[in-house]
Formats: sequence, C-alpha cells, structure tokens
Amino acid sequence: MRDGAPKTIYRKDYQVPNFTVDEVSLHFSIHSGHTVVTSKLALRRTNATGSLLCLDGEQLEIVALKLDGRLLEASDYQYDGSQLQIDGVADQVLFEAEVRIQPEENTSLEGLYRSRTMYCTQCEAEGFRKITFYPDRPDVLAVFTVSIEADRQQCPVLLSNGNRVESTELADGRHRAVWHDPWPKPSYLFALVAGDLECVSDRFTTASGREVDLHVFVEAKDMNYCGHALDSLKRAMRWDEEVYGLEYDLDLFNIVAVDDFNMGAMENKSLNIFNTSCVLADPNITTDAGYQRIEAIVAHEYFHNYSGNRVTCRDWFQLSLKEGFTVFRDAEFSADMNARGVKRVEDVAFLRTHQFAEDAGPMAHPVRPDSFIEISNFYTLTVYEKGAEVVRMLHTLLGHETFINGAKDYFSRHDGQAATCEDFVLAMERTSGRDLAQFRRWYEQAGTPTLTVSGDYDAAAECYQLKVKQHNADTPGQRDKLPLHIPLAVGLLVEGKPLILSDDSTTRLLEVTEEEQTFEFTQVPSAPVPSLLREFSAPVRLDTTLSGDDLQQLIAGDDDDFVRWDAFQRYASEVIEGLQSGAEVPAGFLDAVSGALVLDMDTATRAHLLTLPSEEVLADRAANTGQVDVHAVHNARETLKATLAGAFSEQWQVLYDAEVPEPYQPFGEQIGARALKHLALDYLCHATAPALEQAEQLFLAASNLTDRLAGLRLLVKCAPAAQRESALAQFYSDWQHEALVVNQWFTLQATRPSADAVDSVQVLSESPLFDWRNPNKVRALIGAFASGNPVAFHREDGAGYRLLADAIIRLQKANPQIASRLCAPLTRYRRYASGIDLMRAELERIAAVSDLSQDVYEVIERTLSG
Ligand code: B3K
Ligand code: ZN
Repeated sequence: MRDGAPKTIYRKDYQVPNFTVDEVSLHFSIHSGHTVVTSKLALRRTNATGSLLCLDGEQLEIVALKLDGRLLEASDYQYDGSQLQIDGVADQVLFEAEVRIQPEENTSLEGLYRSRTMYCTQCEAEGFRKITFYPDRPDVLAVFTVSIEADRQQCPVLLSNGNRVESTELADGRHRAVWHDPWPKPSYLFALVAGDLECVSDRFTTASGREVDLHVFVEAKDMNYCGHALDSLKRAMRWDEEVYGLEYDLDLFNIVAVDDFNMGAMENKSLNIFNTSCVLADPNITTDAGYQRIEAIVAHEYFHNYSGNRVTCRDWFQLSLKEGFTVFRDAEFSADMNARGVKRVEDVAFLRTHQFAEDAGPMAHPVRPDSFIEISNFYTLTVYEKGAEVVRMLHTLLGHETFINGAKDYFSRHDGQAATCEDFVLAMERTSGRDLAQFRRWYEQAGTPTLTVSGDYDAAAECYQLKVKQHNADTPGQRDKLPLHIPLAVGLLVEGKPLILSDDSTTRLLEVTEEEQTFEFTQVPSAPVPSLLREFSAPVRLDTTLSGDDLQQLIAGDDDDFVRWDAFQRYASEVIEGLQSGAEVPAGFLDAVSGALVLDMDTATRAHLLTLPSEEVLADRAANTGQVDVHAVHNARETLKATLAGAFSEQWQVLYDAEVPEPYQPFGEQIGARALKHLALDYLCHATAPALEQAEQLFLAASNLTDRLAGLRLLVKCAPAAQRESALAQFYSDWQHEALVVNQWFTLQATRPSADAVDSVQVLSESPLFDWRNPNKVRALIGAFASGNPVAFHREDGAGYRLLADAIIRLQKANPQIASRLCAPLTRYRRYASGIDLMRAELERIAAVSDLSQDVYEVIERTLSG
C-alpha cells in the first residue's frame, strides 16, 4: 500500500477559486521525444480574501516562470510536483510559463500523449495539468488561443478547438497553425491533435442557415469507414435543433479517431476525439450493435456542446449534471431514430446488469457523490446511467413539453456558466411550478430502492387497490434513508387486454412519495393483472408476486414493450432458480414460450423477449436475497436453454431459415431479423449437433461481421476443440489487418464459458498479438474475461482471480484509469458462495503493492473495508 492515504475531497468543501483566467494563449512546439509548452494566462482575482495563486501542474519540467514579464526565482514560488503556489499576487496579472513535457513517455493516456501516428490530448477530468500550469478545475472558463508547431512531414495536420486563424510554413521543414476558440471554456475541454491524418468531409446547414464544415480525421487506411459517423452527426445536429431548439455555434466541427484511448470518446469543444472503436464503421468491421453504438456516441458527444460545454459543471461532484442529462438526451435521440421500445429494453437490461451491481457493492455512491479520492473513479454507471434515469423521471413527472421548457430555461439562464445539479432542478421547478424538494433525494441517496407491490380486488365495488411500499436499504456510509419521490407508471390487464384508465390512455402515473401508500382504481370490471413500472418508469427493483398465468398474460397481451419483456425475464429467472433447487421446467412456462414464438411483434422485440436473462442478472437477483453460486446459475441457465431448444426445435429452425434482405444494411428490421435468426441458431446449437454445421455455414458464408461473429461465437462455445480452433485461426488470418476485428476475436476467446478459457487468456495475453498499452485490447481480452465469463473467472482454483490481479498490478502505474476499471469484478467478492477467500487474497496482494496509484488504491481500499 502507499505511504499515507491519499487525500479525500469533499463536495461540502467547495470554494470559488482565488483567481480566474479570462484569456489564455498556448504555444506547443512538438519535437520527437519532447514538447515545449509556453503559456500566457491573463489572471484576475475573484476572491477578495485570497491573494495566494494556486495552479495545478503534474509531471512538468519547469523551464521558466514569469509574472507580468518578471522572471521568477526559485524562491518566488513553491512547487511540490502537483501544485504551484505563488503568494501576494496582484489583482490582475499576466502569468507565463515555459515547461517541457514528454508525450512519447505518457502511458496514462491523460494529458498530451502519442498514439501511433499522432499526438493527441485527453484532459477530462484533470489531464490539462499534465500539459501546463493552470487552475485545472471546471469553474474557470477562459478564451483559448493555441498555436502548434511541428515537423510538416510527420505532422501535416495540426488541430485545436475553434477556428483556424493562421497557417504558416516555417524553416527546417516545420509549420505552424494557430487556432482560436471564441467560446470561453474550462481546461478539460481543451484539445490538440497533431499527426499524419487524412480527412473525410461533409457539410451541415443549421436551421438558421449557418454552413458548418464537418470533418472526420483518421489514418489513411480508415478513410472508407467514416460515412456512418458523419451521417449520425448530421442526424444528431438536426435532432437537437428540432427537440431542444439548440443550434451548432461554430463553422467547423471536427472528429478525430484515435486507437489508444481510455474511454469511448471526448466532447472537446469542436474537436471531439473518439476511440476508433466508437467511430469507424463498415459491415466487415462493425456489428449491428456497433453501428447503433456509434450513432449513440457521436450524438452523445455532439449533445455535450450544450449540455456540458456551453453550460458546464461547477465542480466534478456535479458530473451527472452533464453526463446523466446527456445520456438521457442521446437515449431519446436513439429512440427517435430507431425503435423506441427496443431501445428502452436494451438500456434497462444494461442498467440492471451493471448499475444495480455497482449500487449493491462497496463503490455505491449517489448520482451526485459527496466525496472522492480520484475523480476518474466516478465516471460510473451510477453517474451516467442512473443519472440519466433521474433526468428521465423528471421528464415523466413533468411531461415532455414542460420538461423541454425547463431545459430551455436551464440552458439560457446558465449559458457560459459552470452550474450545479441544483440549478437544473431549480429550472425544472420554475417551469413546472412543482415542488421537487423530495425528488432531490435521488441525487443524494445511493442504492437501488425496492418497491414491494401487492394488489387487492373488490369485485362487488369493482375496485382494485394497489399497495406500494418502498425500501431504501443502507449502503456503505449511508444509513436510515428517507423515502424517495418515485414515478410508478401502471396499467391493468383485464381478461388479457389493457384497460383504458384515464385520458384514453392505458397508463396511469402514480407518484409514490411515502414509505407505504395505497392507490385505488375504480370501474375495474374484473380482477386485473397489474402491468407495473411501465417503460421502466423508475430505476428500482420490483418485488411483487405474479403467477405464471399473470406473467403469461402480460407477455401475450400488454401494450408496453418493457413490461412484456420484463414479464418474460421474471418468468425465466424464476424457472432457472427453480431448476437450481431441483424443480422442473413448468408446463406454463413452455406455454408462454410457445405463445411468444408466434406473437405479433417486430423481430427485434421478439429477439429480446426470447433471450434468457444473463448470468450477471441472475447473479444480481441471487445476491439480493442470498449468495451467488456462479456455476449453479450457469448450469441451470444452460439446462433451460437446452430444454427450450429441444421443445421448440422446429420453430427455431423456421425462424433461422427466414430470409434477411440483401444487401446488408445496419438499420431497423434487418437488425431485428438478424438478431432473431442468431438467437434461433443459438437455441438450435444447444439441441442438436447438426446445427453446428449451420453455424459453420453462417460463419463461412457471411457477408458482414454480425453474421460472421454469430456463427463463430457458436462454434467457439459449442464445437469440439479442433473445429473451434480452426475457425478461430481462419477468422484471424482473414482479419488480422483490422485491429477492431482482432479485438472481437480476443473477446470471443475470453468469454468462452469453460474453465480452460483462463489458460487461453493467459496465452493470448503473452502473445505478440496483444498490446498492454492499448486499452481496447486490454478491455477486449482481460476486461471481457473478468466481467463477461463468470464460469472461467470463478474457476475453483482461483486462477481467474490471479490472472486479473496480475493484470491490475501490471497496469496500475502505467495506466491507472484502466487498471482501476479492471478492479470492478473483484469488488463484488462478498456476494459469492465460494471463492471469497481467494478473491480477498488477490485484493490484498494488490493492496500490498508499494506506491499504488491512487485510482486503484481508492477502489481496493473501499472494497476491503466495505
Ligand atoms: N466526458 C467524457 C468522459 C471523460 C472521462 C474521463 N476519465 C466522455 C463522455 O462522457 O462523453
Ligand atoms: Zn458524456
């Protein structure tokens, strides 16, 4: 463990900075092996009592520092490697610094670093301090002018935020570009790219007639892969105009694709930087899901131009102000572009699988955290996905029009400012006239609430009563929680059909505000089946007793896609749990499946509906009531799959044989049709050996990656070792030139549900095909193994845990952010029936590493003490 615990930062300690920056000019002189950064900051004192100037700065070699032109002596300042302090500074002053940095040596991928053919930056949250001295906090907004100088041949492209205002040829084969961004911004939105890149261009005319040039910069080999991102961008720009009335505010919008990137993408003002995996698309390198993900992420980063950039966050505790809101915005965009019901089901499945587990573990925190050691650890599913659900609940409670008016009020009142979550809620209160005092607790309380719901029908009075109890369990550091304000959308099925409840709608919105509440429905002609939490109206667990017959009615007859899907998931989960305790598959469930196979619904919805709950979701359910036996969960799920495969083999074959139109298009019906076909083949492969031949054929004859991977995935899972290895070898030899496809190949092997997958991962990680410095590869192999292969990860001899801990220890200094993210599967160690001691031993081994990075320290420390 490190010497002395790192410092915890508390939300309650927020103070305005002593000095702000009005204007900054930066000059980068890029040379092979080092870069010289010269900065000029026009500083202005904003705090009457503080004349101490504090600037952040890490891993900077000081060449010269000046105040109002006067060169500072070493005795004029103090620098401890993270903060530069100068006392007695005048109210208005020009601070200048010349520092040397080494992008080539920067493996953390934070600050300025080198990736393959380019130099690029990642500054959010606190990376700018690795570039130069600065008040590196989001509430300091300045106008940036940036000049970049580099070798013309090595770096023909020089980019930064805003508009290019100068381009000059220099002596010795060098050149310079100067960029000016007129919009004041915090340092985390600064970006620079210098490299050997090609550009694919397009154009967008805004509602008011502004012509915007759109460019995607990529390595020359990837030029054919930019069309989907550009189309997605244009759709997002139009959507934000139409729905929120927000128009793009510059003449230029650039996207750059980078292969070594810690996350998906970054919304730097007018210079978005993307992980190649989230922007490049082609039928042979991108799956159907990948196309949709790219559309969503391009839109997400674009939407940040307002929710994040024009209105930013006062401090990092407010992160969900921009992230939760922007995830909500991108989800609504995707719902409008594609199928709303399908999108909702996918998002809920993701939230339940991953965010619920986070909320139930040692890292549980509120949407607006109260403290952190390392902010990078708080770019979490809770801040993003649960944060989006909180915004969605406001949308549900207020209604679309009022919500949009609230958002417009928020954007106009705080334009150019650093705001808080409270400002957002206040805008919603102002516009709606509603009191959201109790609703605010969603920002304060961690944990997933449980709603226990029971119904009671009085036939004589034709009255149905719904009793609702809410329970908010303790989470680490938070006890005795108060009741939340929960929107609970409800429908009633009478004789299998949704009843009209009010305003010609089959949905009634109940507002649960007390620990226990009863709601009454009148004029209900016969005993209804409740359709609860329609559209997943709140991020809660639902505890209710529904019979197999009730669930079957919901699956067959409800008009809410989420409830139908959820009813099937619930039914299947209960059957799998029954199998674990020796029960058989009930005939009623087989009837429900048989009905679902012929229901009138679109292919994508049917494919989701008939997909069994994931092992992670089953584990979360088990953990909520007891302990998780990973292997028993896996075996029971496989048994149910084989049973359904055998019982409906003819129907699966019919579904598999259905034609999907050619040529390949990654949209709408085609995506659903492929998903259903692949699901059918998956079932078939669990019933009969000849089905493997169909999988092999699908793999060999595929015209696109989605089909090819579906075939290969089944061969990897179900075929004998020789056939599996030969298919994998063939795939590799065909696609080795495409890094993103090779990553899929790593993931397929990492997630093969078999104990010996541990050994395959070990061998692959040591092979020259693997690269520990590339986060996509680490995620594809190590990350996928640890979080997507419960059977192998929880191998009884602990080899899976050891492999992960070795990876974390190996990466923790070089790339603390990636190492810290890899810890997640170990943090949940207490919920398992076996392996706890082995996992704890690995956690302790990591904790014992000397000079542990603070990212990993925070997660491991909370886990061991939680
Ligand atoms: N805002 C960035 C995430 C930055 C993560 C820094 N560790 C991407 C996004 O959410 O749009
Ligand atoms: Zn974001």
